[in-house]
Amino acid sequence: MGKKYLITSALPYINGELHIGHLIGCYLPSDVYARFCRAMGRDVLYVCGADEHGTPAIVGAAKEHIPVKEYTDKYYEKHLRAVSDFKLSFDLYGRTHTDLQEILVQDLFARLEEQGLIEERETVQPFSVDDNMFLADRQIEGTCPKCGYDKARGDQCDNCSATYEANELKNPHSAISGSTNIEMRKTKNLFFLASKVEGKWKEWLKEHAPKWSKTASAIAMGWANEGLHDTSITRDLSWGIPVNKPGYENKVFYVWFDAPWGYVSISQAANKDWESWWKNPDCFYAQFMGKDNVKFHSVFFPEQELAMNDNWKTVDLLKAVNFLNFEGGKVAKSTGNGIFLDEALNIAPSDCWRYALMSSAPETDDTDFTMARFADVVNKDLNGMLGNFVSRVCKLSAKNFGDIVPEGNGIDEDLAGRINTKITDLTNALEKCEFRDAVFALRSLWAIANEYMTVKEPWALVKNGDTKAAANALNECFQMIDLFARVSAPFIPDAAEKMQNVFENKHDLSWPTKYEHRIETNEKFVVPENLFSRIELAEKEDK
Ligand code: B3M
Ligand code: ZN
Repeated sequence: MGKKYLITSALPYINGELHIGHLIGCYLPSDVYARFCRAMGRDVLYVCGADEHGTPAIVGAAKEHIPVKEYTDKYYEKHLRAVSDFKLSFDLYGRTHTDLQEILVQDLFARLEEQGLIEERETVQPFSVDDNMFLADRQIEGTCPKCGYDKARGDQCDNCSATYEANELKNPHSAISGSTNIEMRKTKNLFFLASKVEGKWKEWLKEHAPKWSKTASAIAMGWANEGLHDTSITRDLSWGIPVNKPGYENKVFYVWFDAPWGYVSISQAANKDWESWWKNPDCFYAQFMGKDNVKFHSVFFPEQELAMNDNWKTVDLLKAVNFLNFEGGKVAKSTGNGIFLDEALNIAPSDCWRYALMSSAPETDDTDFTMARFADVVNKDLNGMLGNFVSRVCKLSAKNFGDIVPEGNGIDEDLAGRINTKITDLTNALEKCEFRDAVFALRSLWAIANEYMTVKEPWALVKNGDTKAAANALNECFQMIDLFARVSAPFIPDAAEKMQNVFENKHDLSWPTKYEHRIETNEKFVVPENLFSRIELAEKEDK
């Protein structure tokens, strides 16, 4: 087995409906990268799962009038459905409300306490008189103390990404009842003394952040100037990981204290050798997420990992993407704007979403996704370039030479040279997780094949009686179909499988270092069903 690669993508909160923003924000980039790494022969452990804790689940369950556990079970099923529908190749799609997670997080807490990094402090927390409870994080809403956004949550602002303590929020009201009858009451919470590991963390960040994606390292370096603040890691809630300390029976750990460790507990559930990734300095660790999660992965999680002093593997490549808007607005079930994953497959098969979303991945800026662009990409690239090429080659060959690959006379060196340049571009882009560049290189390969067909005109050669030249050209085209199965697989696994199944001998989909002829003359093939179909959008009524 090759070098160890640990790949994680942010654990989406269990609440609410999954939409295409989740696909591009956390699931797809990591899946493309994991598939690429496996094809390279690397020893990959790739995990994700549902983040079940925190107030989102509590608020969601209250809205549906069901117990939190029933609520999380219901939504976890929806997550699993999306994972299988969109061919996400996690070793395990786990969840965080598990015994493994509880044991792990309580052990880690004990470890921090042992090192003198935990302190009890009395704080003043918002208490909702009408709900008769303390309000934590998303149970409270108000105006952001930093930017003035009026729908800010208790722990983080969706507008400016600032994080703060709930008592700093202005004009607070309860997200559960809407009540503004909020009092500030005293309570005790445990703090992680992050300030004590500031030096270690800064050293670490200076070495690591420059190697991350631009968006991620810019955000992370911004925090380096701020220094590390001691953070409260417990909450007055009944749902979460119980705090293993006398006097804290009615409290749980703060969701961001346990969530990143979900990567570890899900790894434990996925693979008994989990330590050979998580405690291995030679392992390469890549993390994927939306930009709003960068702070927690560049500050909060590594500062804890470093504080433990137990050789926890920290992130080597942090890939963050910006936000994906839809038709000019924010994706939200409440306004009906967006494509939700339970209905996306009624519009087009999963490969189409995978490719179109990756081709407009919001790597440099927030990006607007439109149905018009979606249809255009599917029709031009997938159907027009790749699908038509495969279908034309197979049909023309079957008609003139039967169901065996016609005879060729060796590799076309000029063609191979051009293809190899693009394979190199594609490989380099995938190594760096520059996905738009990768899609561009992939599409260029398909373009080269189409151009080859246009120039060689095998149908004309047949017509003019130049059977040998026609056979040779078609043979070359079959070799390219084999290549396309390999290099397209990380993006469009279903189409790749169909291309692989064109040939009677199932050739492996290992990652190619260069263009080669693997298909034997006279090897049997079948004409596949169309790889893609065109997407016709209904005309807009207001035209
Ligand atoms: N659940 C935030 C989110 O879904 C959070 C990510 C956890 S990653 C460890 O945006
Ligand atoms: Zn703000």
